[in-house]
Order: sequence, then C-alpha cells, then structure tokens
Amino acid sequence: MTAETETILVTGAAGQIGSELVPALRAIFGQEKVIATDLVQPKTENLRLGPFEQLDVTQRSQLEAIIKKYRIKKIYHLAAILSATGENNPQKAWEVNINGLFNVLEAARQLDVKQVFCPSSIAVFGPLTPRVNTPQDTILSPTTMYGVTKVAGEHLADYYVKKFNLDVRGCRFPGIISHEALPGGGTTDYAVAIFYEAVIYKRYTCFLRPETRLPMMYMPDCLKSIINLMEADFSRLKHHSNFNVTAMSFSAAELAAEIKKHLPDFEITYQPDFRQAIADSWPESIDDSAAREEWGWQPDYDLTRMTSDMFRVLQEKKARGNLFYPG
Ligand code: NAD
Ligand code: AKB
Repeated sequence: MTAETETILVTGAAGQIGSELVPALRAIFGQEKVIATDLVQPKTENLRLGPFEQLDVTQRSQLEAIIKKYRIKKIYHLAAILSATGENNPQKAWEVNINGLFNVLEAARQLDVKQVFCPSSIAVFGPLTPRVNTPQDTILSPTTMYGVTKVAGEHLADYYVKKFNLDVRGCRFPGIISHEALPGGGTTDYAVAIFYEAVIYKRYTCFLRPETRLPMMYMPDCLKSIINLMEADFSRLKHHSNFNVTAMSFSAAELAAEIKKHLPDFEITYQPDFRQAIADSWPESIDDSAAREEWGWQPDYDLTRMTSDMFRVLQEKKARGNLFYPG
C-alpha cells in the first residue's frame, strides 16, 4: 500500500466511538496516517498522539481543505447528533446528520476518496417494524428526527454507491457500551451510565422502565465490525450502508441483575423520561444474518462477558483515581 492510499480521515473523532476507533486505526495504519477531526477539542489524550484538526462537517470548504491537505483516501464519518439530543433540537440533527453526510459524500466523490464508512442505527426502525429479531430488509418508519436522518442517510449513501460507484459502507449499530468516552446524547446511554454510577455510588436511577429491552454491543465488537466491514470484498456485498449488527439484547432490569453479581448491594430505581418513548419505538432484538453471510460478522461479547470487562476496567480506573464521570 502506498502512503497515499493509507491516509484516513475520521470525523466526529472526539465522540464515544471515535475516541476508540482512532487509536484502533492508528495501531493498524500508523499514527500519522489517521487524521482525527471534530467540532470540539478531544477529551482524551489518545487522540492527540497523532494529527488532529478542528472540523465542522456542515462546512464543505473546511472538509475539502482537510481532504486536500492530507490527500485523504478513506473517511470514517462519525460526526452526528444522536437520538435524545436530536429530539431536543431536531433542526440541528437534520443540519449535522443530513447536510454533514451530503458534504462528506460529495467531497469524497469530487476529491477521489476511495471509501467511506457512515454508521446508521437501530433508530431507522419504528413502531410499525417487527420488534423481535427485526429483519434486515423491513419497514423503516422512525418517529424520531435522528431516525429520519439515518433512514435518509442510508438511502443517500446507497445512491452514491449505485450512481457514482463510490464505495460507501455502514452498519445499523445498536446501543454501544464502552468505558473510554461517555456516550453523546442517545437513548441507550443508560447502559453506560449504569456502570459508572454502580462503581462510584452503588446505585443508579434509570430513565427507562425495567422491562425495556434493546439491542446492544460492547465497543470491542463495534470496532471489529467497522474494521471487518471496511476490509470486506466489495463484490460479496449485497447491502452497503445498512447492515443490521448486534451482539446482545437485554432489559434495564436484566442488566441491573448482571451488575448485582459483581456488586451485590447495587440498587436501581426507575424514573422514565422522554427517552422511554424513543426506546419503545425501537426493536428489542435484530437479525444480523445478512452481515454474517456477506462479510462474516461474529460478535465476541455477550451480556456476561461485557459486564465483567466493564467492571474490571472501571474498578481499575477508580483504584488509580482515574475514573472521570460528570454525573
Ligand atoms: P457521539 O455523540 O459520542 O460523537 C459524535 C461526535 O460528533 C461528537 O464528538 C461531536 O462533537 C461531533 N460533532 C457534532 N456535530 C459536529 C459537526 N457539525 N462537525 C463535526 N463534528 C461534529 O457519537 P458516537 O456514539 O461516537 O456515534 C458515532 C456515529 O455512530 C454516529 O453516526 C451515530 O449515529 C452512530 N451510532 C452510535 C451509536 C452508539 O450507541 N454510540 C449507536 C448507533 C449509531
Ligand atoms: C442512541 O441511543 O441514540 C444511539 C443509537 C442506538 O443510535 N445509541
């Protein structure tokens, strides 16, 4: 591979996924080959170990200048407004998620970028979609602005594949659980907050009802899915920007019970808020057999393994005085 083909741009790099995807890509492709960008300065030191540029994806000229400066050949487009924040400011969600994606696809098309990854979400589904083992190809009728932008984004990305032969790929991620950067305003954020508050306070007040069951995935599987999908043989792909992927499904009460195995005096209470309606419109579990067949998707972490690992890491951080949580 030449230096040019390796140069990678990550947008929204300071977020939950970018904070871990950037180091993972730098470990594979080299520290200087991965250009991390975000509207805001990175919160973790990790991102500063290689190039970082401030970039607002809604500003096409800024984006194009960075693509030209570094002769970018691959883009991982993570900049977005998530479901809960998006319901509080739907106009901004449209601006960032739709106009930002359009800018990335247009800039990629015009500036000879070879490959784009743009994540979708289980938010593309809605109350009319089958909720259990939701099929790959099914009704997309979201009730949130975030979901509307993700459905439109999938179609836009697939249009660029067909019309312009641009290699665009993406997964419909479930809730992602991780311990490096906190999630950025979604409905599944409770499944991360519960671990921090269990370790710090031994109690948690959940904004969803106990029986609310959603598909989830641990960050190592999320990173693996991104890297494997981007490496897959393009000719084997029947889908492109909309692969269902999942690793586990659990309710808030089931997660609390798993946490109690590590922390018997952990207490949970429930105070559902506006995010309950969003969660109620999403699937309980999704069928990811297309991803398994087309590019060999296989998760490594179930609820038990993920919970043990989250506890181990957060307890170690706490012991080192290194556990930062704003709650
Ligand atoms: P996040 O909210 O943690 O991070 C998004 C980043 O985008 C933030 O750092 C933010 O500063 C940045 N950003 C916002 N507006 C911007 C703009 N105008 N220009 C540049 N940067 C901007 O999100 P995440 O969890 O890392 O999600 C990354 C992608 O994965 C998103 O497309 C999201 O929809 C998708 N996704 C995430 C999850 C999850 O559970 N984390 C699940 C499904 C899909
Ligand atoms: C959110 O809750 O908004 C995200 C997602 C599932 O897309 N975590």
